[in-house]
Amino acid sequence: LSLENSLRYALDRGELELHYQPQVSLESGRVTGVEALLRWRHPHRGWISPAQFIPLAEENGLIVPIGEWVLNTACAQAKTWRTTEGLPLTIAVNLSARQFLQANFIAQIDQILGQCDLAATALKLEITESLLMQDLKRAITTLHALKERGLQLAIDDFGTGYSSLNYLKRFPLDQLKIDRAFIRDITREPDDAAIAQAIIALAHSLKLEVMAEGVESEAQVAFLRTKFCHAIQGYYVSRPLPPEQLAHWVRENR
Ligand code: G
Ligand code: G
Ligand code: MN
Ligand code: NA
Repeated sequence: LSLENSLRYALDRGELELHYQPQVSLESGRVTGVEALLRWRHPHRGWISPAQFIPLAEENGLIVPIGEWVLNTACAQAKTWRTTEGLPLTIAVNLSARQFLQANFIAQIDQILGQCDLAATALKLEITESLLMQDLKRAITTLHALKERGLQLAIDDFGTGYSSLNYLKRFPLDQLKIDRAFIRDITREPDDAAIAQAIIALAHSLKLEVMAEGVESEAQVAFLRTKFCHAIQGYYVSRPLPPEQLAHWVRENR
């Protein structure tokens, strides 16, 4: 079976899972939320990274049912954590272009939030610059509809995509996530440090929250603190964890 064909059955067979990576406020030191990250446990090939199968799913349209499953699963999990388990976490979900640009995307969000009985403010959507630039008019309309409902909106992988700073101010955003490519050598490469610093300054002046991704060391945290970066995510805090382990981790680290 080709990867494409097995992906068609992966959803039905329950081979897809979400793992969750903590996001921590640098100011309070507290876990404020988690990012849901898709994992495919293939029966023969083992773990397959979303970097391998998301582009495939984008191409053949499977991203639509997969994306809907991700939103449903993440929102249901967040509801359980917030009510039954008393963990007030925000849930961040990655969106692909095809999903976001669907005609019924807003209706889907309303339906999922309603069905899960989850407050819209508890859901954060991570969208890339390139996605937004694909259909600017539609993106602006959709983002405003989401913002009206109270959802949080983040730009993922900021600095790597094709974007226009001119449009940044027209999007009703809450957060910029600095791509981990800039964070990796932040303490060694003056250029990367300059870029990260510039993104943080841009976020401050646009009154957006700024989160660094891929943070792996104390030295990187120290640098980000001096620039007043608001929040971090990365192996330094924790790897992405399955849901039971995540809840345990949050209880131990809050
Ligand atoms: O978790 P990992 O580093 O392997 O993720 C690789 C890429 O897959 C990242 O760019 C991430 O944003 C993307 N990704 C992870 N989960 C999802 C998902 O549920 N939907 C979409 N569209 N992309 C995802
Ligand atoms: O594109 P996006 O930001 O959604 O990608 C998130 C991906 O980055 C996840 O697949 C996750 O596994 C990976 N990731 C998370 N933290 C780190 C880290 O500290 N270092 C590295 N190299 N990858 C990370
Ligand atoms: Mn992301
Ligand atoms: Na990223």
